[in-house]
Amino acid sequence: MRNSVNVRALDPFYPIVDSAAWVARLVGVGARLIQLRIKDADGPTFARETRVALAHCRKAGATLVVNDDWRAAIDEGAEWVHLGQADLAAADLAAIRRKGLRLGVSTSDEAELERGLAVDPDYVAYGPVFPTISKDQAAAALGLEGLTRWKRRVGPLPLCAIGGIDLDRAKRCLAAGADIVAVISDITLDADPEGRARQWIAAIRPA
Ligand code: TZP
Ligand code: MG
Repeated sequence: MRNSVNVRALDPFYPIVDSAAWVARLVGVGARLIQLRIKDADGPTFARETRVALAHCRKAGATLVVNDDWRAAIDEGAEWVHLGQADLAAADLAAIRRKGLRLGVSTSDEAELERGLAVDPDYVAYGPVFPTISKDQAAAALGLEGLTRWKRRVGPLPLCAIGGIDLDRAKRCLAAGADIVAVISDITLDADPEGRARQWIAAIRPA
């Protein structure tokens, strides 16, 4: 039996970015949990970005979650990987576990939730909660109510809300049952991303 992740060990502010440079900027203002989500890089670029992002996170004491490419995550010595449903079906979960990696999974409906729970994840993501501009072929917005249902189902397992979430919506997601809130555009498209990240941290990180 693996040790489970304490909900309080994961920072509620969970920015998702697509380069090591972004990781450096956000750990620089205090992000402690950050996902590297690179969609169209070749293998060497993905590996290099992952390596540099990991170095930034280690220096800052932050946790990096590598999206999609669990092989690169293992090869570069990451501690966390995030997989969508298609990646999950194709992944060598035994290899991921053998290396001691923590695993987050995406879910957008109840069948996906059950498939996700079956792999004994370390957190479950639910979304898109609201319409999103940041994901190709995203499922329709699911709404806040599902977060409460998901939380009832996952119990102490950390629940991550994702999709179309700004700071005001983040607070509503946390009130509805989410433990952590993932965000792309509300941070990266802000005129002052560092300032916006500081606002998120001040508003949702427990004292
Ligand atoms: N998965 C579900 S919604 C989404 C992902 C990766 C995109 C989230 O980005 P944004 O800009 O915070 O809506
Ligand atoms: Mg994926």
